[in-house]
Amino acid sequence: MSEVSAEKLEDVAKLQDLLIYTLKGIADIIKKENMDTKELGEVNHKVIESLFMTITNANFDAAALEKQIDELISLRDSLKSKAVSGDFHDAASYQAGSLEEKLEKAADIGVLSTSDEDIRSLKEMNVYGLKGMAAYFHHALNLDKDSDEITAYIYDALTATLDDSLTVDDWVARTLKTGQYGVSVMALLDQANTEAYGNPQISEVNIGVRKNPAILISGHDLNDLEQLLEQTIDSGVDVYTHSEMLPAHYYPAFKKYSHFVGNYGNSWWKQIDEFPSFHGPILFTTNCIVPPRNEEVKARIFTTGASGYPGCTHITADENSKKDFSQIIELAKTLDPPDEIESGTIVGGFAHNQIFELADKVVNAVKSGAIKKFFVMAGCDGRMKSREYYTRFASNLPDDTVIMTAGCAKYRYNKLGLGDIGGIPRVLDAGQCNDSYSLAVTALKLQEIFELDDLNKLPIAFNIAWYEQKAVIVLLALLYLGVKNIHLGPTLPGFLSPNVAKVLVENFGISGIGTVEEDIKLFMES
Ligand code: SF3
Repeated sequence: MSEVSAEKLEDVAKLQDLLIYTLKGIADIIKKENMDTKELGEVNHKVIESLFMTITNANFDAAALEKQIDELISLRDSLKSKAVSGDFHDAASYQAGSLEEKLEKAADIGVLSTSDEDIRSLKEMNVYGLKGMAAYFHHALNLDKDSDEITAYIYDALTATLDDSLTVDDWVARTLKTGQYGVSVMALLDQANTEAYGNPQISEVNIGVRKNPAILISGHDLNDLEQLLEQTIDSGVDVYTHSEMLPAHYYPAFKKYSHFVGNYGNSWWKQIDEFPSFHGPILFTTNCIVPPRNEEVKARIFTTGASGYPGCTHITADENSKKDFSQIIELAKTLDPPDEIESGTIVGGFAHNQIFELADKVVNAVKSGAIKKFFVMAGCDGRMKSREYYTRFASNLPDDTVIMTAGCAKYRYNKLGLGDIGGIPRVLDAGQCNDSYSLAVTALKLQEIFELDDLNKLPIAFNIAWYEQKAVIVLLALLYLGVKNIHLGPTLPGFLSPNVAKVLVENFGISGIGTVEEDIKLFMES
């Protein structure tokens, strides 16, 4: 396997920590100097991009992270040169030129990290949430949707992590506030995507292949996809989606491209088996990257945006945010078409607008008892065997239940052929993980239609799978919206200290998962 060595991976993790530390320093200067963040365009953009670069499986390139730290230190120092106060945190002052100095500094900040286990746990949960928030914000910014409020909150939350006077209660309150901005950022991205590409519609997506050479695009960034589709018109090269890019097929604007053929393969971790048989180039717009199986596959991988992999070509945007994908297209022309690994179609496109159009049908099905319960099964997929739980859970649900999904977790049950209830498919895919927002909007709409005073009185159960930081912001957003009794699996996040886990259980009814049979019984009875 063309793996990054364990030692290199450790360096990457340390550089990511140092990058976050540097961002905290920038936030410290901005806060103490009361700077107007609206005036800090470039700094804001780099801060958001940096948070995104530290998301799990997004960027394995130590050199790219080093360069980012250097740029951030220089932006930080230029901000500081305008400061009147001199009393800043070490994060706003440290210097580390060489790689060795950076790794040494990263080790230092690790040792100095918060000693109180519960505060550490809550801080970590909030920083994870900020990373997820930044990922979604970055996609919205790429479509020219900005928000001063979200930017200001990110700085505010970063400075909070440097404040040792905050108590556990302060951090619990802060966690809900992070969830509140999680809702804002997902709403902003929803607005950006739907204004640019229309509202997702019920769509059949081809999972087979054609005989042309092709490019596979993965990740979450729809603007990158649009640019690739435009540049491949009449090139003789087809474009397929992988993993989280599948929902792009639901948007009206992308249906006009006759060379946008379908979705190839499954969720992110299956890439290790699926990329060899695709044969063509692969473009990563975000996470999740798995170290490629061999040099042949690696030579076909390209990255852009916050993603990166050592030795793979990274495509950057010019000053007008345009990306030149010509080298990927030229490479595709020299390679074989993909081997077929599946055939047929799958159905998706059940974001809020489409569901609202079906509202009468859905409400009648609930009133008549044809639908007994909805199961929100959004989130992430992962390679662990324990995630087979979700396939078995979906297969064993009673026939009068409907799964509402978003994120790559769907691949555990979106090809099971679970049928429909009076024309309503039993698996309703809203889209990418950020489209969990759509699921929340749908739930709120149902609450309104059924005139309930509490969202939790709806016949909706939440059985969410988590993996990376975007699932954390989705979870915090749901908690902020008042959703209770969420089941989270396949295991509770490792960053939750026993006391923090207790707070989540007591205040929000959060729990883990048990066996499929027990859980279905529990959900159906509650
Ligand atoms: Fe999947 Fe990485 Fe989280 Fe966007 S692609 S949901 S894991």
